[in-house]
Amino acid sequence: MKARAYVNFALIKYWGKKNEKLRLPFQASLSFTIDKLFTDTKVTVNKKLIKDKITINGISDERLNKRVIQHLNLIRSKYNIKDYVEVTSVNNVPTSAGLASSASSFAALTLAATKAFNLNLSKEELSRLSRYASGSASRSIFGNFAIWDIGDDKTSIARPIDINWPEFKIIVLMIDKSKKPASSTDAMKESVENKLLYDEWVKQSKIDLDKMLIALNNKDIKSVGEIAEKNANHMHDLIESTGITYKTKESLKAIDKIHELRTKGVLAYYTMDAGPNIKIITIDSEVNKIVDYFNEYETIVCSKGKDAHIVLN
Ligand code: 2P0
Repeated sequence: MKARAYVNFALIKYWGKKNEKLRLPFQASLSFTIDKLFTDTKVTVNKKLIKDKITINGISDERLNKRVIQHLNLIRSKYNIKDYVEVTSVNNVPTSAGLASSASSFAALTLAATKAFNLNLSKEELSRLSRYASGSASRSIFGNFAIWDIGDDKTSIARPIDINWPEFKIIVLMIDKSKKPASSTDAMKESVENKLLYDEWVKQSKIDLDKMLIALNNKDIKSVGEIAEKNANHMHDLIESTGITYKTKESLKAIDKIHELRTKGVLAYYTMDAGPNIKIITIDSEVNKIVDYFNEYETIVCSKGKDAHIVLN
């Protein structure tokens, strides 16, 4: 069974867990699932196997396999399944580009594995299972805009938001292919320990989310961009208070260029995750102007992606 799940970028970030094991977040997050970057994962039950056989992007790497096996074990124990499987997973972006995402990978793995085990789960259950593997994966079950709610094990899942805005675009700026200095899981943990700043982050992100929903409903790109930018900057300030930084000189240079573009009247805003690449938030009418302005960079112009789904062949 082969499944495809798309990468999502958060406009309101998830940063910090109140329960590490269940991956329950302290605050709700809101994301846009894109069409250009995705993971295809094939899972086949093989009764002859005495352990899982895993290949990710053509290689079998102990460290990466471990997380996959852990997730397969969780699914097996939850649904009382004994079979081992062959897993072949391919990201359509080079892992070294820092854009290969645990979100699309674990959403695709969850869908492909549960189908291979003949489980026909609802999207809610798929989102919950994906969350156990990687928080942001809960959101990649859904295309377009989604919210991952706070709550308990049962209620903290992603849900789609009914916003039809085909002009909305995210342009990925590939500015740096270096490996990230710290895993987001570790950096999150350190951020939560910084209690004073962390409490402020939780409080502010709730305000940002409420404002973001209004701006999205109004298809108001200026407000969407400003709120997302402020939210990302708040998260990065929090991260930097722990001594970790994901911003490189190149990231800062690109951010300066986005500010320059805005002074020329172009509707371009940025967000950044746990890596140096920049994602530009914009709408159709501005895309060519932005891509031209950043002609020394590789750019990927993204529209809304679909829900995670089974692909034939
Ligand atoms: C997000 N990030 O909302 C935030 C913003 C990165 C920056 O979710 O520890 O791989 O596996 O739950 O989901 C990346 O963290 O972390 C992430 P775990 P995950 O997209």
